[in-house]
Amino acid sequence: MTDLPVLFSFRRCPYAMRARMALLISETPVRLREVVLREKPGEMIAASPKATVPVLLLPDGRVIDQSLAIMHWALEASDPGNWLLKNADETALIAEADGSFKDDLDRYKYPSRYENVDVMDHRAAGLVFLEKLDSLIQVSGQLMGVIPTLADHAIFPFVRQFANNDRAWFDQLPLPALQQWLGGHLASPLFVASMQKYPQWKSGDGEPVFCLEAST
Ligand SMILES: N[C@@H](CCC(=O)N[C@@H](CS)C(=O)NCC(=O)O)C(=O)O
Repeated sequence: MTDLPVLFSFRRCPYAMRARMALLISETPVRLREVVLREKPGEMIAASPKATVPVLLLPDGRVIDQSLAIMHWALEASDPGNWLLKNADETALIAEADGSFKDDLDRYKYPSRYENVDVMDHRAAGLVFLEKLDSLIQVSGQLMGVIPTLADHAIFPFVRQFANNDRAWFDQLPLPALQQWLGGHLASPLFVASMQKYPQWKSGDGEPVFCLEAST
């Protein structure tokens, strides 16, 4: 078990959440190094100077430091949940979530980090994307059909963050399909397993093996 990939992760990071869920569902065990963002380990920065989580170090020395790339790497090796549709609509929806919706989420959640930000404008712009998700979910329960795929798992951690910024406001929105979809993913055994708590990793510490069996 010495040659497992190593994952630098941060429990509350939505990018790391989606990478962890893909690693779990694909049954790809990794050694998990829980990062505190204000004290990033030198080993992580040396591997990926852009210094964002998640970062996956492969036993052959390759480094994958984008969450979507980690999801694809894991699922291309093993995709028991049939998450990979490889369909252009799905790719475009994820790009929209990671692009304009994430920009609105950051300005809604952390307005003091930006200049001349109107929080309500960004909440309203984010709501337009939520309405789009709701209309997709209304068709058959998940974003791309009956079963949850890459899109659902790549996007819901960010909807979770948006919702939690003002839960009372989110809960009164007339978007029952979206609310039910989010609630279902938050309660899913996969998400619950992906949110297991680990102590901060420091250089020289051992690393817990992160896989479904270990977290149940
Ligand atoms: N495009 C990257 C973004 C990752 C990212 O921005 N992660 C945040 C945490 S949620 C981070 O590490 N930020 C660096 C910091 O706050 O110092 C990915 O998909 O992996």
